[in-house]
Amino acid sequence: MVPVQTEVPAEAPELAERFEAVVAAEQRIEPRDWMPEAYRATLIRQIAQHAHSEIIGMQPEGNWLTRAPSLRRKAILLAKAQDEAGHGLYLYAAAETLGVDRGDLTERLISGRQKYSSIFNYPTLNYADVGVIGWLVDGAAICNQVPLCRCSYGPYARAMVRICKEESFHQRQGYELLMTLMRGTEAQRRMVQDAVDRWWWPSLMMFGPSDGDSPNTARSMAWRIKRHTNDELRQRFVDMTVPQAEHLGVTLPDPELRWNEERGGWDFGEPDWTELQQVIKGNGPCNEQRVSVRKAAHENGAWVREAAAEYARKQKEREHDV
Ligand code: FAQ
Repeated sequence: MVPVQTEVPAEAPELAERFEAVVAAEQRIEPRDWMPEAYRATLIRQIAQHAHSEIIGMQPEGNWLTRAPSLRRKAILLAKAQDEAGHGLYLYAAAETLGVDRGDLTERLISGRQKYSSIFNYPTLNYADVGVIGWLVDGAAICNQVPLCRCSYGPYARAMVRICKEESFHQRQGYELLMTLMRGTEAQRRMVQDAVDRWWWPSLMMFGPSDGDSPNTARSMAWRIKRHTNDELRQRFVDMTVPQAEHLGVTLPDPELRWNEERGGWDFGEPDWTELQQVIKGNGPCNEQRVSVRKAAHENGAWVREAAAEYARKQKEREHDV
């Protein structure tokens, strides 16, 4: 484990200067480099929250694995859920390079001390939700995460490259599923519209509070952890998604949505920030269920962790004997 730096070393001025210079030159800070404690803490917070989101994010769709409408859809959904598990693991590994332990991070998640994305606290009511999660939720994730490939912290930036490639497949599969449903019956088209109506606003909330209410953005931008503000990315997502909605033939549930010629972007309504705060606080429709499922999975997996630790101990003992 990398020891957490608790005090500024005597040679700090040079090290701090080097840190600033590396960040300013768009190079990467690596695990053994000196970094300000607050930079380390910010990264641990964001990467852990991101990892937890990937792992908890398997639940809403996992719910549909046994009820997929065809073998093809089931294979696609299985591959997607497995990708999310992989993303969680790369991200926990990236967090560990900062001196934390993944077991501790999991404890902090299941005891409610660390957050995960608000979006995964909404229920998936039918198979159109699987398509809409791919289209909107993975679409929002891509918008937010592509800039993170240029994050100043090397292990996080590198993890994001592969994650973004896989998220693009997820987005495409969702859109293709929805296109298929839209070519189907009237009832199937209604299912898609209903799912879009329920997921649109929560997807916009994934980008976080508006810039004026985002305590972390300014510092994260200065350190080049975040490359755009929450509102900039939300706008980018709306601009990207409106033409896709038109092509699909669905209506986005926002009466204020209109093209702004002057700005060259779409104006849109205000998300319900009270709802976002409630969901983040643990009062969303599925928070309790999500955390209790994660807790049960962690407890049921204790024997695997014990067996792996015992196996590693024996291997070490054998190496010692040779
Ligand atoms: N939900 O000052 P800011 C995915 C918290 S992965 C919950 O703006 P920041 C893949 C925030 O933590 C989705 N909490 O914070 C997938 C902070 O609390 P704290 C996850 C939220 O960090 C797809 C407080 O509010 N993606 O979808 C949310 O600068 C399909 C103040 O906010 C990432 O994690 C929220 N929506 O900006 C999987 C991407 N928004 O810790 C399965 C990386 C804010 O100070 C199926 N993360 N909070 O107590 C980020 O880019 C940033 O952390 C933001 C928040 C933009 C999420």
